Amino acid sequence: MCYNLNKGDGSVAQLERALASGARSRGFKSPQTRFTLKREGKTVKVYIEGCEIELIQGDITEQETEAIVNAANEELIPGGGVDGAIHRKGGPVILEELRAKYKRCPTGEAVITKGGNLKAKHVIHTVGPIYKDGKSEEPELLKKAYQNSLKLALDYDLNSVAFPALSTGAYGYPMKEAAEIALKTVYDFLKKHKAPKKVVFVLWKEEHYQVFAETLKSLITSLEV
Ligand code: AR6
Repeated sequence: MCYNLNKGDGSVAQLERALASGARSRGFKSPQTRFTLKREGKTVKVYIEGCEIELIQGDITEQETEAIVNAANEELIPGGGVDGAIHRKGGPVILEELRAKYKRCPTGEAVITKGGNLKAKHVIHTVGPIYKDGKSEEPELLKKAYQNSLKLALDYDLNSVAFPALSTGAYGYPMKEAAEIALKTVYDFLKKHKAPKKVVFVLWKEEHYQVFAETLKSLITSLEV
């Protein structure tokens, strides 16, 4: 059964109502790809070329993916937000490895360490841009941060990676614009490389999750024929 997501009020609530009312999964065909969109509990999942993008609301430090991505700074000095939470829960071995292997990490680049006491075996540390006006290369740099994190995951043969909404906290990137870049970049990467098999976005607050879910829906709708 195929539903047209262009109908109705277009909200996430409408999408989720439709999904909850028996349509547990649906398929779309487009010239470029075929994918399904599923909702299970509070999770939204999209399947692309045998890979999965999943949106959840929660704490990234609790994720059991093979890697979690840290929203770090160029100096790789533990800060607040995701960074602080990862270092606190992962323990001092993460900082020791950072100090031993890397001097710094320029914005848009990524480095990798072990996960210490985290459930994830690895932490990919990337640096998103500090938002100024949206015209100072922030979109390109945010895209690079996601791409370079995913490339590292491929280099290390990691099948599952969890991202926070990079740059949307202390670095001030507007959530909607950040979500568009994050989802499109991951979508394009999975389509091209067919790996990693699972990418999870872990959104800290309900409103962040809603913005990501709406943006994902728009992305899917724009690809629907
Ligand atoms: N799990 C998932 N998401 C979270 C969590 C968590 N445990 N905690 C916060 N968020 P931020 P940035 C959300 O500030 O903007 C640090 O000091 C948060 O609500 O962690 O890239 C670094 O050292 C927001 O939506 O990262 C850098 O100096 C998103 O994660 C600087 O902050 C990112 O917020 C990096 O700033």
